[in-house]
Amino acid sequence: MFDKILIANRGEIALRVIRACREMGIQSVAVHSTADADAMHVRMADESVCIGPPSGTHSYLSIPAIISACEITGAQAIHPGYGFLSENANFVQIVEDHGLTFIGPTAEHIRVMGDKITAKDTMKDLGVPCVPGSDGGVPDLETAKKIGEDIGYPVIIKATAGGGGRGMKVAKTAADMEQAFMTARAEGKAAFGNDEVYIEKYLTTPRHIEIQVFGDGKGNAVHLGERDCSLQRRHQKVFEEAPGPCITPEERARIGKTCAEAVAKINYIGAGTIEFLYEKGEFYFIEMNTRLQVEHPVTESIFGVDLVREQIRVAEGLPMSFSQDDLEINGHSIEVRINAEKLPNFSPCPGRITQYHAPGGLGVRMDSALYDGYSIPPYYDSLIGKLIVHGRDRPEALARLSRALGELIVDGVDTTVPLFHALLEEKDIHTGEYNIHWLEHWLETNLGNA
Ligand code: MV4
Repeated sequence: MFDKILIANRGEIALRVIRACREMGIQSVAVHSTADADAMHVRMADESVCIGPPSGTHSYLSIPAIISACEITGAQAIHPGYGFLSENANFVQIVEDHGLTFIGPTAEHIRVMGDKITAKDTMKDLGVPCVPGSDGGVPDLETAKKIGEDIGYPVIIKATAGGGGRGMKVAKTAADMEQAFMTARAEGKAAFGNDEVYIEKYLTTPRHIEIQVFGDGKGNAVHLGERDCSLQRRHQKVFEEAPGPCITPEERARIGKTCAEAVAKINYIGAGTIEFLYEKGEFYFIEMNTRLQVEHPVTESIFGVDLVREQIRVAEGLPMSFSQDDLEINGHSIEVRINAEKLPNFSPCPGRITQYHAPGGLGVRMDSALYDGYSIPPYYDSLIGKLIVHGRDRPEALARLSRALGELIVDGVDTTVPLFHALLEEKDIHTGEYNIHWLEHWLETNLGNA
């Protein structure tokens, strides 16, 4: 059993992990940059270590500093949160080489899923439905054009090392192929040092549906249903919900079983998310994330489980505390991401919080590291909080979201809160009729967003 865990992260996710540690009777160690000396995660942890200057590259991404912090404090395991080192296979290897435990999947699982071509190959072999396209990498333009003709336009060219929408180009017709292929390659090379690309049929109006999976590393795995994360702006999610408003219990059981069996077969350990595009009743695998995700609380809310606790358990070699049969959906949950950003263009808005008041009451969870007088530093992500609501059904969750947003006070900086008040006035949000393009279209129409 671990006595002490180091959290290699900051902000609300660091608090999230510290809370799980405290409930499990495990000591927590915060690490922080000089810019975060007064941050809430430092205050809330049992101990803290300064690991470098403000820049993330030299602090939260500094592998030697983090390993040293473990050695100084005697922490036996590292929880990476999301972002930063959470999907860095090299880091996992180094952690293990130092006799420490990485709370997450193996370096090999991270490596396989980090390369989109090997991820897709692996999932396809495991029986997970994929978007039709090239089988593996596409070596040259000539091959790309042939594949375009075979699968039919429009197609999308994706960098195998891509992510977050970078290194991705759509070719509407054969005439677009040369430009799209060359650009995707060049972006892959420039952003990730890898120019390998693959091609898929371009789905025009899908929803983003992701399945939460969880494995014990010993061939047992479960699924915890889906989240609909279709409301995104520039590949940043802003509103997430579970269950998906358009997914039937039969569809959930079927795709969930496929995903759980797939990760069980590869002895996956810990939390994972299998991302799909969903169109006309069909699921198409696109990527797998080998980390705990920002939006995990909506899944926790409807299943009543603590995913971080489970991550720690399986990392210790213990079994998960539930089986598939124990998992039953209760009601509906929605998360909105509160960012320190100025509308209409979502420009980052760091600064001092002059007043903060978190909403409360039945079915309301506020995950945030804010406090009165806190200064949001300009060096990191603009996420300052997640408001998660739970209701007996979707209409109740939406009403509760509106009520809770009304109670929330964040003064001193601009936030995305007004966006959510406005979205809650929209009929499509209430009917659940939206796809991956809905929000960008809405922002253009209503805010004149670029
Ligand atoms: C696609 C697609 C349409 N067809 N693949 C965007 C980021 C990466 N995770 C995958 N992405 C997409 N892949 C095929 N074959 C459309 C997108 C996409 C998207 C996906 C999910 C959520 C928002 C999106 C916004 C634009 C494009």
